[in-house]
Amino acid sequence: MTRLACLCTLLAVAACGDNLHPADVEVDGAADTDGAPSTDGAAPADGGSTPDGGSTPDGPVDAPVAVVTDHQYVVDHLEVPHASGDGRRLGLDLDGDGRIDNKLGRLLSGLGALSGGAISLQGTFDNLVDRGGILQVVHLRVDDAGAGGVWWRAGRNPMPRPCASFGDTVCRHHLDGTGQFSLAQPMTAVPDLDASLDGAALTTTGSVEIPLAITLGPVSLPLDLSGARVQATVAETTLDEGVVGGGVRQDRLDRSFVPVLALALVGIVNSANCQPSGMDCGCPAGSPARIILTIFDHGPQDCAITVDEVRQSALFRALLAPDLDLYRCEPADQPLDQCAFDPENPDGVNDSVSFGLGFHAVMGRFPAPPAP
Ligand SMILES: [Ca+2]
Ligand SMILES: [Ca+2]
Repeated sequence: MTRLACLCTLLAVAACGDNLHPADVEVDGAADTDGAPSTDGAAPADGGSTPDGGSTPDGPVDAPVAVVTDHQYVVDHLEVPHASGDGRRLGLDLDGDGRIDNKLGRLLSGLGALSGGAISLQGTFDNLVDRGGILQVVHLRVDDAGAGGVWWRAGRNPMPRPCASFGDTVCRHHLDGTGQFSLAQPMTAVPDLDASLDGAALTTTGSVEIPLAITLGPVSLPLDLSGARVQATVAETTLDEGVVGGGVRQDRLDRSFVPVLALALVGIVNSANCQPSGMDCGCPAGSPARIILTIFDHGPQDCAITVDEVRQSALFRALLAPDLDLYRCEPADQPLDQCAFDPENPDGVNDSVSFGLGFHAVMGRFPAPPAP
């Protein structure tokens, strides 16, 4: 039933492309904070009176000095959408239309459910985070009014080392709350994202490119998130219930992610007890292999699928059609890697596929941005 429902969802999304599919309409979308019409003038929007009774007269005479605090974290867990509903739960509204954007997440959730968990990137992500293959650090700076910024960087040179020895199967030593790191790119004076802290709830506006690559065997997948945003709950020493979302540029997706996904589908068929011919290729009824063959085995129909067959299929192309417009290409046929990243002034042609995932972070130390 769940597999069938999942298949229906996949087919429905494909049939509708990325426009106006009911499943995309978020009923309970967590209030999205972007679309702020007024570019922030640093002054707190409405209730900006200082909470500690510091009556703010009109002159600059004894205007209260904002107390700024810095918090540093390292991501110790990334949650990849893999089950039904994860696409929504782990997504953000990236284009400000009030609907969650997580097309790749929805696809991964659908494939996870469809394959009974056989297709999941979670283990890969866990492995990489545990061993420092994915190393992301987050600097949060907020004043006592809750306004500030977020810097998100790739970390380097973790100390202590992630694994104590070759025989260490757990690793994660750099994620014990005392880890120290250097940065792949230095901190700038201006934060990557404007941040707003309401109680413990952190939201951001603006957008940044978050470098993220995962390695699957010999293949490295660039999953850099363009136009990324972040939300999380800020606790004493952790960032909880974090969600980071952005767009994966189409050319990056096509080059690396698509073949790997296709390979995973082929692997499911190859490892199933199907036959080279006959009714339903002899696959057990309702098995992932049978469902996958039904969808993809068409050219030629021979009870087997190839990576190219999957890649070329209309369904796969529709499922991964870009839904975000983040780059401006001039002229229009300019290769994407030469186009300008300009989400505020794009060219009207979608170029990236939305992707959101969950994260959790613990304390870490690394070079801070310049003092304000
Ligand atoms: Ca949206
Ligand atoms: Ca574009």
